[in-house]
Amino acid sequence: MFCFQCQESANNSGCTIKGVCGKPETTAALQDLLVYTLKGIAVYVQRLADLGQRESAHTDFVIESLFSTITNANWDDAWFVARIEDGQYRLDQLDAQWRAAGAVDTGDLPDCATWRGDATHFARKAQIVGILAEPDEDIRSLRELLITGIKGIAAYAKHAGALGYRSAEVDDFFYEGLEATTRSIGMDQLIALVMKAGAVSVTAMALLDNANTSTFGHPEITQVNIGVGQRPGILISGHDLKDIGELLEQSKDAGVDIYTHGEMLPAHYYPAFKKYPHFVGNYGGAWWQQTAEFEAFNGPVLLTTNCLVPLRSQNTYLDRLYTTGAVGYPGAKHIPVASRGGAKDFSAIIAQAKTCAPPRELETGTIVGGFAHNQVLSLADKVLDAVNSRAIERFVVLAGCDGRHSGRSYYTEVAQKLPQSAVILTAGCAKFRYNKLDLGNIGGIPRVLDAGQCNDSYSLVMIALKLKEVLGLADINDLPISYDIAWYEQKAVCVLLALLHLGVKGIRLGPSLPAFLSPNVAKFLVETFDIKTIGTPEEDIDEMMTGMAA
Ligand code: SF4
Ligand code: SF3
Repeated sequence: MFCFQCQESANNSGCTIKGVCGKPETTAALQDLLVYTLKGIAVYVQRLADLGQRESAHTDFVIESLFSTITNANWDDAWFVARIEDGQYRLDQLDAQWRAAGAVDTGDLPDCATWRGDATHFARKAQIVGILAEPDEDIRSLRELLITGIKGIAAYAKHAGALGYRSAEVDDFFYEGLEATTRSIGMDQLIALVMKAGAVSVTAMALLDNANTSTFGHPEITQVNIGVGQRPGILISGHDLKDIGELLEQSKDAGVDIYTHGEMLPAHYYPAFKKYPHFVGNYGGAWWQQTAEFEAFNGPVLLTTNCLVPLRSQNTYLDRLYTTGAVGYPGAKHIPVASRGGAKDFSAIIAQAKTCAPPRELETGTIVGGFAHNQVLSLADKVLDAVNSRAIERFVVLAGCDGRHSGRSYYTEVAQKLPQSAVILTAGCAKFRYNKLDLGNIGGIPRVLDAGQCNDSYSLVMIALKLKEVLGLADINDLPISYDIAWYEQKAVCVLLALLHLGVKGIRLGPSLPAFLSPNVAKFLVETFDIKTIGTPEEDIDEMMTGMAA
């Protein structure tokens, strides 16, 4: 196997025997072959487009398949086998459709479009179609940067699509980007596509923001309880707000409580969910702490998206682990989509919860969040006064992913050591490194403003653009904002590309640069966008506070 798509990649080079994340070689191979199959689908869709036919019947399949290959999303080999088989069926359909549409040169199709095989051939085929099939390290790097960004876009498009929000620009880019990786195109063209991925990432995040806020209202400042109640509970994690909405509604009279974990914490900020008295709080910290926390929770746990990590033992909570959407785990119960657009059926989870003990208390108290763009802009006058009086000297965007890497204590230290005149803007699970610290406030404005999930980094961009407007600045880089972004999985790459597209320069990216950046591609990003690695908290704070890095 060879996989280098996340920040945990072995020796920051690539996992070759087994993923540091726990991904077995069999699963890695099936994921490679699934992506290869999706590239074949993209080839046909692009060729149909050349003949004037816009084909979109496979887009949901492509999006969910890409999502399932994101780090810590799906561990179920049977899922990937079924997806590859389904993909081959779609390839046959597309081939017939393309020929009927008047295909001219039917002999020049790439192998990803023409290869067919049954499951007994998948492992061997995967060995020759993986990432290392491309010998040139710079081309390989740019292709994988593109695919990594596309996987992140797929995740956000999936959530928006679930709420009925689609964008032709986003949908079409999956095919454009995937197909481009099947051809011999040069660095310049690949760089242009990577930059386009940044533009599409902005569209996808704006689409999801609109979907979430139109459906569930604008996030509001909210105190979230981190203790536990006396009743049995259901713990829901991941990023899918539609799923939590349906779970809350179906469980409201069941005598059980609903708790969030990890990236589902920001669900508490949405008005639509505040009406449920049994939506009682958040349990635990970031995804990588889940094995101990899910064990302690005692009740059923539902994963709606990444991050799901392998269980320490089959005997712990496998019998109360549920997955849905693109998530899967062997032995866990999977809640399928409802037929004809209805709500998913969460009755099995609710029934099991009633038989369970209440959660074991991990901590007590509250945390505050809900500072998405609408809420922050309603405080604009207060924020501007603080900026003008220099009570706020700098905003530091400490957003992105959390993870197990020991170097991530850097982010806690930065949060603790930043001067009192700095406000932290955050989104994503990176916040769990410091969101339970008492960092105080500036004239009533908390020093940590949590906008929400990783996709809500879009809110931080909206806030930055508004500040630029009211401060009358010409360039986003003239703002008193520094970016110190933590990445782990592929959605963070989508967010990074979005920021680059918006012209943000001087972003710090840590705790390590992606292994899929070749020296030349890393050099390009450093020279073009002034991307930086992290140093010591003290040095970086000094640079950020003096504006040297902004
Ligand atoms: Fe390694 Fe990350 Fe790939 Fe897992 S997802 S195999 S840790 S690079
Ligand atoms: Fe976290 Fe997995 Fe990326 Fe949504 S839950 S930010 S790592």
